Amino acid sequence: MPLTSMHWGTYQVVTSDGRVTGLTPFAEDRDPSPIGLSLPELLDHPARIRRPAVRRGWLDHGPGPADGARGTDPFVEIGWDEAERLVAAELDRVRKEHGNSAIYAGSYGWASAGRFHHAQSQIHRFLNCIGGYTRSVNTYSYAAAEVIVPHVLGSFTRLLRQHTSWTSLAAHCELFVAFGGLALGNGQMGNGGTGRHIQREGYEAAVAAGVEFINISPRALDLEAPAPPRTIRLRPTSDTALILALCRTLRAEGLADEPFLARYTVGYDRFAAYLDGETDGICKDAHWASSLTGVPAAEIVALACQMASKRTMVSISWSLTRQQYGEQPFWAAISLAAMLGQIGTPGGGIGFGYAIANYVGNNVDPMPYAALPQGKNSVSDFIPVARVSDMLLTPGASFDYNGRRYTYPDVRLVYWAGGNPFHHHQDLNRLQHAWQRPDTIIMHDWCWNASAKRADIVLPCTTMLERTDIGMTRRDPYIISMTKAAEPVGEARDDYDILAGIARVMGCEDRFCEGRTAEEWVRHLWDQSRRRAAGRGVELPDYDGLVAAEYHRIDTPSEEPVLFADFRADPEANPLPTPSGLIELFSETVAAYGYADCHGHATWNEPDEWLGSVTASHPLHLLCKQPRNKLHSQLDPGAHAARAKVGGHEAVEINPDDAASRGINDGDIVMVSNDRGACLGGAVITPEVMPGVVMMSTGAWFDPCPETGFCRHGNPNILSSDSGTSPLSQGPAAHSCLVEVTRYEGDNPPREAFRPPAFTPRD
Ligand SMILES: Nc1nc2c(c(=O)[nH]1)N[C@H]1C(S)=C(S)[C@@H](COP(=O)(O)OP(=O)(O)OC[C@H]3O[C@@H](n4cnc5c(=O)[nH]c(N)nc54)[C@H](O)[C@@H]3O)O[C@H]1N2
Ligand SMILES: Nc1nc2c(c(=O)[nH]1)N[C@H]1C(S)=C(S)[C@@H](COP(=O)(O)OP(=O)(O)OC[C@H]3O[C@@H](n4cnc5c(=O)[nH]c(N)nc54)[C@H](O)[C@@H]3O)O[C@H]1N2
Ligand SMILES: [Mo]
Repeated sequence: MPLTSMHWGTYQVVTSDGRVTGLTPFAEDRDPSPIGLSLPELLDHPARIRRPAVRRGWLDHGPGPADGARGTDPFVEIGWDEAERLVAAELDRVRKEHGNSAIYAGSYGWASAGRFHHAQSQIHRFLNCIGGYTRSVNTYSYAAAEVIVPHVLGSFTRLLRQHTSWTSLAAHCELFVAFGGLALGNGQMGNGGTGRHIQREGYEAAVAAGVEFINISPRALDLEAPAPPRTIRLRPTSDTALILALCRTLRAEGLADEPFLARYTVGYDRFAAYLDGETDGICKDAHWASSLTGVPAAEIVALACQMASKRTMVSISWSLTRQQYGEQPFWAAISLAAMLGQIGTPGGGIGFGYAIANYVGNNVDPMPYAALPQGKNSVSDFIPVARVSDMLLTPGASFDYNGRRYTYPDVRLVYWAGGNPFHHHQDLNRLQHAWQRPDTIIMHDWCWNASAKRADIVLPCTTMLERTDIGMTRRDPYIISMTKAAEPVGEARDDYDILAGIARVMGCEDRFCEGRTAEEWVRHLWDQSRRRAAGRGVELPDYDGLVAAEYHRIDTPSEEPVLFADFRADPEANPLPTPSGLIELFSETVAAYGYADCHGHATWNEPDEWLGSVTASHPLHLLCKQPRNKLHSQLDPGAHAARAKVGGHEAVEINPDDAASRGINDGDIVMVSNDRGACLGGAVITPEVMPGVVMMSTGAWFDPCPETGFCRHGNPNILSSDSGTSPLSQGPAAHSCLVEVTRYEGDNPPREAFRPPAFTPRD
C-alpha cells in the first residue's frame, strides 16, 4: 500500500480499481490522528473544483474592481488553454501597466505536505520568473513572537526546532507551568508532515515521571491529562500582568537568580525599576495583578515561590501572540524564566508551544533537505502578513513595522495558492469589502471554499493523493515516499503543471521548469538532499530505494536537546544573536523605536477589548482556538469535522452561569455577535470555560447569509478585529475579542458553505 504524508500524519492509502477508497494509519504511528480519514470521501465531493472557472462578470467585462460581485457572481467553466491565456495576459498587463509590485502573492496558508508540490514554493518561484511580486512576512501563527523574540533571544522559528525534549523534561523537570495550556489536540499537526505522533506520549511519560503540570488558562482541561492538572483560571489577555507579578514576587522574596541575571542578561536593572514601580509609580505586585487577572494575590505569590523552589519549565502557547500586544506575554515569560535562572538547564527554562505542533520537544537531527529553488524576487515591497485588508483598502498609505515605516503598494492583482484567507483572516466583513478592490484575483485550490468562490479565475489543483512527491521536513525524522495513488478528479492539475502552462504562454517555461517534469523535480530534490545528508555523514537510500522502501527514518540523536545549553555553558563562545549576545530583558533597539505600546522591556498594556475594561463593549470574551477535528478549514466538509459541529454549526462553549442568564440550553443554536459582525453557533454548556468566556474553534467554511450578512455556519473571524498586534509586529490579533451570545430564535437557515457556486454556460 502506498503511503501519503499529510500535515496531520502519515497514512497508508487503500485503493480499488484506481480509486482511493480509504486510508489506514501508518504502522509506525502509535497515536495516529483521525483527521486524515476524511480525505478520501472528499476527493469527489460536490465541493471539488473540477475544471478551470472564471467569474461571469470578469469574463464579460474584463479586469476591474468588482463592486460586490466577487462572491455573488456565477462562474463559467472554461478549458485549460483559455485559462492559461487569460492568466498569462492579465499578469502581463498588470506588470506592464503597474509594475510587478502590483501583484500581491503573499499567498499565506498551510497548503499540503509534500516537499515539491508545496503550493507557495511553486507560486513564488513562478512569479519570480516573471519579475517578482509583493510578498508577506511573518505568519498568522505567531507573528508577534517572530518580531519580538529576535530582539530578546534570537530567531524564533529556529528556536522552535531546538526545544528541550520531552525526554529531558521527564528526566529533569519538576514543575511545568503552561500559560495557555497544553492543547494535545493541536499536537496532531506537524507542518510539512509528520511520521509518528510523540506529543501525547511525551506528556504522559512526564506525568508518569512525576512532573507536576499547572494549566494557566481561561479554560480547564485545556491541558488534556490522564489526571486533570491544577488549573489557574485567569481573565483572557491578562497573562502579562500575571507574569510580571510573578517576576516582582521573585524579586521581593529575594528569589531572583542574581548571578544568572548578571552573567546571561542585559537590562535587568531597567526591567526591575519598572517592576518596582519606579518608572510609572505602579508596583507590579501580586495585588496589582490580582485585580487585572482575577487570580488571588496569595496564589500568585505561592506560585512564584513554588517555581523558584523547583526545576521549572515556563511554557507558553502561541495563542498568546495572537492577541493585542501579543509580544508582551512572550517577553515577560522569557524575563520570568531568566529570573528563575534555569534557562539552559535540562528540563528547566523556557519553551514556546509544547504540544502545539508535533515537532516541539521532539529530538530530531535536522537534515538540510533541498527545496524548490525560489529564484530572486525583484520587488522589495512587502506587508506584514495580516495587513492584507489595509493594503487593499489604503494603497500608498504608510505603516509601521519593527522600527521602520513602509508604504502599501497599489495592488491590482492578487494571486493565491494554498491558503484560505476567507477562513484565516480577521474581520471577514472588512476583508470582503477590501477584496472587491483589485482588478483580478486568481486562486488555485482543490475545493470551492469561500476564498475560491470570491476569486475571478479559479484553477483546480490536485490533492496529495493524486501526485507523486516526498514528505520530508527537517522537523521530523520520517521521510515518506508519496506515490500517486489515483488519477486527478476532473481536469485538476498539479500546481506545478498549472504554472508551467502559464509560463509556456508567457515565454518563460524553460526558466520555470528547467526542462524537468514534476517527477523529475522530485527525483532531483531527493538526489540533492541525499548529497547534503552525505556531507553530514548521514546515508540515505537512492530515489528508487526510497520508493521501494516507502519510508526512511533518520536516526534519533544520542544527546537530548536542551534549549540554550550551549549558551549557558559558555556565553562568550556561544553568544545569542542579539546585539549584546545576551538575553535582552531591556532592548535598546526596541526602546529606540519609541512606540507608545512597546517599550524597552516587557510591559503591561491594557487591551482595547477585554473583560477588565469598565467600558467593555460586550459582556463575553470570545477565544477562537484551533479546531481539534481538522486543520484550519481543511476537510471541514468531511465526516470527522462534522462530528464536532452542533446542529451543523461550529460549537460555542459557554459556562453554565452565562448560559442560564441568557436562557440558553445545551444544543441550542446561538447568535454570537459584536459591532463587526455575527455568526451562528451551537451551544455546548460546560463548566470547563470560566464565566464570562466563550470559545469557538476556527475553520468553519465562511457562509454569509446574503440577506443579513451573518455567517450561517460559524466562522468566528466575522467577529475578530483587524487591528495589528502593535506597530512593532503588526501581527494578527484574531484569537481574542468581545462578543454577546444570544439564543437564536429564527429558522435554522440552510447552509450553503459546502455547495459549489452557481455556474452559467459559456455563451
Ligand atoms: N480567529 C482566528 N483566526 C485564525 C487563527 C486563530 O487562532 N483565530 N489562527 C490563524 C493561524 S495560526 C493560521 S496558521 C491560519 C491558517 O489559515 P490557512 O493556512 O489559510 O488555512 P487552511 O485551511 O489550512 O488553508 C489551506 C488551503 O490550501 C488548500 N490546499 C491544500 N493543498 C493544496 C495544494 O496542493 N495546492 C493548492 N493550491 N491549495 C491547496 C486547502 O484546500 C485550503 O483551502 O489561520 C489563522 N486564523
Ligand atoms: N487539530 C489542530 N491542531 C492545530 C491546528 C489546527 O487547525 N487543528 N493549527 C496549528 C497551527 S497553524 C497553530 S499556529 C497552532 C496554534 O496553537 P495554539 O496557539 O496554542 O492553539 P489554540 O488552540 O489557538 O490556543 C490554545 C489555548 O490557548 C488558550 N488561551 C487563549 N487565550 C488565552 C489567554 O489570553 N491566556 C491564556 N493563558 N490562555 C489563553 C485557550 O484556552 C486555547 O485553548 O496549532 C496547530 N495545531
Ligand atoms: Mo498557525
